[in-house]
Amino acid sequence: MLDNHFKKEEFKKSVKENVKMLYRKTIEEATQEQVFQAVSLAVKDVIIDNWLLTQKQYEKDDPKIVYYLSMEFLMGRALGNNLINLCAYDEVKEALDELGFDLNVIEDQEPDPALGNGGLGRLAACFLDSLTTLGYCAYGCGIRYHYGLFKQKIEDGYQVEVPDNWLKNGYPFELRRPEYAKEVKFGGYVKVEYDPATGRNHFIQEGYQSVLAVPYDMPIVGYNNNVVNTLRIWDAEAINDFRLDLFDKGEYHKAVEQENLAKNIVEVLYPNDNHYAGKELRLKQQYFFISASIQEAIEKFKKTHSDLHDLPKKVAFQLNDTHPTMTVAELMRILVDEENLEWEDAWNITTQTCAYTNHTIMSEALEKWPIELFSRLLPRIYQIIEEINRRFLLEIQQKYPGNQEKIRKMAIIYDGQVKMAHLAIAGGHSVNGVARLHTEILKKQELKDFYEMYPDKFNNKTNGITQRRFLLHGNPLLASWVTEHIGAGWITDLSQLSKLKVYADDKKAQQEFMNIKYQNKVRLAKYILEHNGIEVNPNSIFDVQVKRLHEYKRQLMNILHVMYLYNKIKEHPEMPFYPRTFIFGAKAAAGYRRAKQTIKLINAVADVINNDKSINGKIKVVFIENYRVSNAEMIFAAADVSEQISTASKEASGTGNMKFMLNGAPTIGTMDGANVEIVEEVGAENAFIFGLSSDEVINYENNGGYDPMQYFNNDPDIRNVLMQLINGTYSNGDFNMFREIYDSLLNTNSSDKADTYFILADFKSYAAAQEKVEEAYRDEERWAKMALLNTACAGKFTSDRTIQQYVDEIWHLDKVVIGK
Ligand code: 7GP
Repeated sequence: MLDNHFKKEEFKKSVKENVKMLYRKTIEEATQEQVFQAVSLAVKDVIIDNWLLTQKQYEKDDPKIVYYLSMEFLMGRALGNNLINLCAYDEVKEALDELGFDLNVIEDQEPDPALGNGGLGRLAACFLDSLTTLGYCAYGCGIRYHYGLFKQKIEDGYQVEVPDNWLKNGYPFELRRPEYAKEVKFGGYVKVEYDPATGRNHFIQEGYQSVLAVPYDMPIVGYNNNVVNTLRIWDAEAINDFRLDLFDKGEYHKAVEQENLAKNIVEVLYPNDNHYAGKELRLKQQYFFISASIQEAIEKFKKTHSDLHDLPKKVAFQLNDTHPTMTVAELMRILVDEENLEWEDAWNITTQTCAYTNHTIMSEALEKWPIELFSRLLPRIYQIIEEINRRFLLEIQQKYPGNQEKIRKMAIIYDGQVKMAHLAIAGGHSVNGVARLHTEILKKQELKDFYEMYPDKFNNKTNGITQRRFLLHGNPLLASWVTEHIGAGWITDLSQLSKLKVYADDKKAQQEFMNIKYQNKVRLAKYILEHNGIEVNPNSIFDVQVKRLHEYKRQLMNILHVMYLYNKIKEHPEMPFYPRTFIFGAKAAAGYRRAKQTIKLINAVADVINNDKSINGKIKVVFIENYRVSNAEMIFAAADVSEQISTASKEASGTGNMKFMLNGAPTIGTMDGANVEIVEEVGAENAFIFGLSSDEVINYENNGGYDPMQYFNNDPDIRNVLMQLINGTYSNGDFNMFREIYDSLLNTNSSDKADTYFILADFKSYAAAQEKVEEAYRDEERWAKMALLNTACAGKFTSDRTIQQYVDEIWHLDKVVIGK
């Protein structure tokens, strides 16, 4: 085991051996990438022993298993994280030093597996880390996309998407497991056969195409506990080997079609965040990984259990949003069609096993599949959903006799569509939101009818993040400082951070804390110079907004405010102004026009301001290309100010907000998502809160009455900034470049709603909050105290806490200790 007695010489030997075996080279001849592969294999070797031990322990203890079903796992790089969790990071660094390599550079060789878009996918990755560190038996189940989220290039200020071929050189941490392959069937029709012996109908799918789902396992290493869980991602292969008979029968065409289906199905991750596109291939992806995962779970259960009625005692399926909702119908299909259980029995088992997490109230993210598409692709699954719907409607009618309105609003199938959220709620025993405010909005607004019918199903699980990646790995200087002051207990018990509170007024501690921040800013400044060619001043305020680009997240408000500040400085060159570096990082969905225009605007503003010598570098604007997990770790560590400025009610939780807080950056933000709880923990005096409340926003949305034109007419500062969108200031005289953005705020020539996200309503209170930021930053002691207190009060936001709540209130898992 590497953790207790790391054997440096043995490790060095194994790295050299691997280089020789893999590349027929000596270590001196190997490239950095080759050394990365060799080091990873040496690390994997250690992990595999613990992986085997963990499996043995599970076989012995037979603990309840949670399957975390998710279309997305935004894992980020594994090497550094695995070393951290094996407690071998420093030793391996030393070993590599002696071999003449720099671990940081070696880590940088790893592709950043981006099998996810944003918050939802990264949350899944944090959850696996916490589940394993806490010693619970868990599988992540997902898809092995051949191309993850695109790489972002910025050309002439515009986003260009480049394919992310993360498997190009082979990924050292995965393991192909062909012995667990599963067949997944699409299309065809359902034949009904009456069985006189049992008096039951049997439903047989015929004329279908199938794909072979082949799992690849990735180890999830727990922190310092020898537990290794599994992320199982499914690849698709043609099943032709199995079905040579088709060729014999001359069904050449069908065989080729199956080959194509396999090729297409796992090709690429859909790059949408908080948005549903309704594509047929996406529905195929959903059924593909769910069918394979559920088949596998049942098979595994049956190896050691004879009665499927015990399934809920041993298995929990957690649905990460509605994308895996097919689970409900697939489990019913297996229980009823293959295991011959009665419908009622199967339904009880299913609803006690499944649970659903909602991640957004954005209506454009709601999955609704046309029944034509659904029933053609999944004929038997569709029949099952029809039956679930029929029975569900009876239940509604019983509870609300004669109430057609309830049926219309709650039916699973209605208006020619299958509504996945309704199926997920009806088919499980738990529905949770991801922050307190979000859960309350679900109960009072979006899912009101369901809450009235099933109040006991609803519960909140405020999100969290793993401190192992986002402090211990991402910010080694601060991590060591924290350990020096309060011991290392925080690594597995983040609530211990509160012990730092006694240092809040300690001058020496404040200085050390801010000095670490400064060094991290220097590290980021170097990255920015290398990647953007922009020189930024590490003594300026690093004001950071990094997250997916979405209108509701209001990057637009941020950049409009930068334009406003620039105008002020130009008008009053003598006014006091503390230098600021505004840092953005964001990918826009490839088809999201407005989001892409906002990226162009940010870069256009950056161009003008960064090159204006007359302002003496008071403002710099930086757009960091290709924001992703690996550079995120460095960015959080270097931030002074955390921008969390979504329109209140729209950001379900946010998790970036927690990563900034943990790294000592106060929040400027709205009372939205988990910001509410962050302020509760750190105190309103240590954050900068502004803007409409969620109640006010919802009230406008329900009752109208919002008129952005008033702000345009009455506020010359706002008018000035908006006019600059259409007078060529930031577009070399091109009046049309940002016209759409201008129109979206005012809508002078269409009947669409204007300023959907209340940017003009919040603009001035945002600007006022930003002035308060500057004022606070000028007072060095005050700022140091605030920053330090943000770290000290971040304990609640560990995903360890979140996972323990899922375990206690939804999953009821058993803790496992290795080697017991
Ligand atoms: C996100 C939410 O927007 C974010 O507020 C939250 O922190 C995160 O999930 C984790 O819970 N939602 C998505 O990424 C998403 O695509 C629609 O949701 C399915």
